[in-house]
Amino acid sequence: MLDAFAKVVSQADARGEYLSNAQLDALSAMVADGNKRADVVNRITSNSSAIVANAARALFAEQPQLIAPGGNAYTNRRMAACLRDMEIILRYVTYAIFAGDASVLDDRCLNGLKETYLALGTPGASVSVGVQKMKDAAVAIAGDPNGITRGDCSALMAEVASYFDRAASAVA
Ligand code: PEB
Repeated sequence: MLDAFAKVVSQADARGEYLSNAQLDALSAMVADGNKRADVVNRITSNSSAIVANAARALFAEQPQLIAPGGNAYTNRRMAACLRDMEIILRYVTYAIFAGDASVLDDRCLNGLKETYLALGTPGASVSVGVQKMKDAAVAIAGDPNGITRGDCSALMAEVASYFDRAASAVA
């Protein structure tokens, strides 16, 4: 598991080079915007239950076969597993946002997940839709300019979206 700092150190070491000015500038910018990053993680974390529940509800409204008898989220056990999976994915996305690097999400959550769903007979494409719905809600909540010092958060929001996209495409 790497964060943005460990990632550039590891890349530089692989080439036997000092950190470049571009790398130092990028890391300095990340530090300068650190409070925004912490705020984003805090907002998503404190709204996680609503993000998961609303995304699942919207997914089941679009794909009612999932909750019909025989569906992949039918019976309380499967429904619980489904909500849990979405919660796990959201949790790892928040770690990636905090670290500024996707490796924790890749290594501990997404690696092999598609194969797991194939083996279980769980539709990965539906999980992917659920993740996209969590993305929309999380970006709306994290990017809400009300009640906070206003600033440019476009780069950070794009980064946040990219971790959700990464999870969605890993299981599709
Ligand atoms: C991944 N999900 C399930 C299982 C595992 C995961 C390993 C099998 C074991 C179990 O049932 O608990 N676990 C999960 C994960 C990590 C992990 C992400 C990462 C570290 O360790 N069903 C649907 C929806 C979707 C869904 C499309 C969006 O209809 C999910 C939610 N996952 C789902 C279901 C099961 C499951 C298991 C229903 C149970 C499958 C079954 O037993 O039939």
